[in-house]
Amino acid sequence: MSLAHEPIKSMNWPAMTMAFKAKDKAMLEKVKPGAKVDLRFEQSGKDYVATDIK
Ligand SMILES: [Cu+2]
Repeated sequence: MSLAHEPIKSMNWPAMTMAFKAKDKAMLEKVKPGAKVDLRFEQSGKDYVATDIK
């Protein structure tokens, strides 16, 4: 999934659009394209894996 996020200080990231993987594909079915979401994620090797999306 591709997601535009605001700056994240703890990661030293500026605002950007980037790819996240989903821990559980069922999470994505609830999210509409263009929706604003609260995302929790963890780093897994080179990937960022969404663990919770609201
Ligand atoms: Cu980013």
